[in-house]
Amino acid sequence: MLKLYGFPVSNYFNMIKLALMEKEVLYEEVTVYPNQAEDYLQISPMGKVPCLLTEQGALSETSVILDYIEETQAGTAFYPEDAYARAKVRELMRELELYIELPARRCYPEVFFGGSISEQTRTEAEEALRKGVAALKRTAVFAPYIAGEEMTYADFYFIYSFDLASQVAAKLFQLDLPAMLPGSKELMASMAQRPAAQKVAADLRAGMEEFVKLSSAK
Ligand SMILES: N[C@@H](CCC(=O)N[C@@H](CS)C(=O)NCC(=O)O)C(=O)O
Repeated sequence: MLKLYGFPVSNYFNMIKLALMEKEVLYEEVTVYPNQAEDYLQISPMGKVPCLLTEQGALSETSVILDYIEETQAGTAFYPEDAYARAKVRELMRELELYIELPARRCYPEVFFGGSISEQTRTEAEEALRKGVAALKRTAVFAPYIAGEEMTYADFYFIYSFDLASQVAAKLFQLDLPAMLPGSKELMASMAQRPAAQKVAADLRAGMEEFVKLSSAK
């Protein structure tokens, strides 16, 4: 059986978890936090989560894991058949990761962990997020899903990246990212209604206390 390593507050972990649940794949969850222990580095070379253990060995990097799941597991397809449409889904996933998730992530220490970031980081992150949302506005379709009429892996990236980035932008830059991306609020709300997403959200709430304890112990 597939084993998914990570913890329920991790947004990347939750992208994979939602995909597995939506496909109704049987899998086991192993709670692990990012770490540099030699045995964990053997399966996740950067010590990050998520990591997926398969019968043949381990895989890391969320988009790679999602591709593997799509190619090996039954259930609803979350990539289109058509090569161009599939590439557009991957383009959205990449945009969400590089231009929304990563700039917002630079601000997590100040927004979520009680730390502070430098003025330079703040300036760079705001500029990057503004550009990222403008790019997404050109690529995203919202009809009603981010890539069109069918739910795809880009929607899983969207719900777990855009929400946190919106919190960062609201708190640090007084920017309303959902208002800057028409269609995004509706998609976020409808994705959040899905039973699998509700289970992910409930596990996140349940895992928050331990995560906060561990983060403040550092
Ligand atoms: N590029 C990685 C990013 C994963 C990632 O950054 N995960 C976070 C937890 S949400 C992590 O492990 N952070 C610890 C670190 O960056 O060392 C992926 O796509 O899976």
